[in-house]
Amino acid sequence: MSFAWKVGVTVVLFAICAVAAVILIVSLLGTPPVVDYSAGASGQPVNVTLQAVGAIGSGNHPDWVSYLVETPQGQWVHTTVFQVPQHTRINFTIYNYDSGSPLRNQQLGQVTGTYGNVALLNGHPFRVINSNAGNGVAHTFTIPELGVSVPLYANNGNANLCGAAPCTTSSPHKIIRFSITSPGPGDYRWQCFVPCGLGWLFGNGGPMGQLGYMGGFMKVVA
Ligand SMILES: [Cu+2]
Repeated sequence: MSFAWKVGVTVVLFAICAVAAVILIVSLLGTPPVVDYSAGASGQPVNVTLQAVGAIGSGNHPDWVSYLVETPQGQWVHTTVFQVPQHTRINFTIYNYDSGSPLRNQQLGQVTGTYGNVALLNGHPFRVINSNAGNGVAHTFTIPELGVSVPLYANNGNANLCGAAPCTTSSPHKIIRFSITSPGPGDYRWQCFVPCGLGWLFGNGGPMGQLGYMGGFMKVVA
């Protein structure tokens, strides 16, 4: 084998290794961790707790809006993927720390697909939020495949809002609660339908298009 061949083969092998390493790193970074609420499930209702923040405050995109998920042990994880048992009552609690705006589509102000088609805002039942009044809507929690959608009433944008996650209840917040019944096993995509990707085309890029920020999966297991 000539010297030129050796160099050529070495360069090609190195390039292949470099590409493989980049693919591995990107795939690892691009897969948010799973918070598991299904371990030890015994048919009893399962409590899922999320928070929505105006800025995640760390990582590659510190100024992006994001959801976080709280583990059953009470630790906040920057992810939007969680796992629940099948055919079980799932009680959601979402802490919203973000400000909002009027909705472009008022349909998204409605609560759908929950027990009684109702949700609680700081303990008070509601079926719809008029986003043209008050603080508007910050985000929605929507599982299109299940017809579930709940708007998150916003905080006053002039308040001293939490600037980095995980936020605590010492910052202004709204508490939204609702329940659904989990379906059979599968991965159910959920996302926010408020175009909250500030600075992106029509608000639909950035955090709206990346797992771990404004969309994720509810994994349902047997
Ligand atoms: Cu959003």
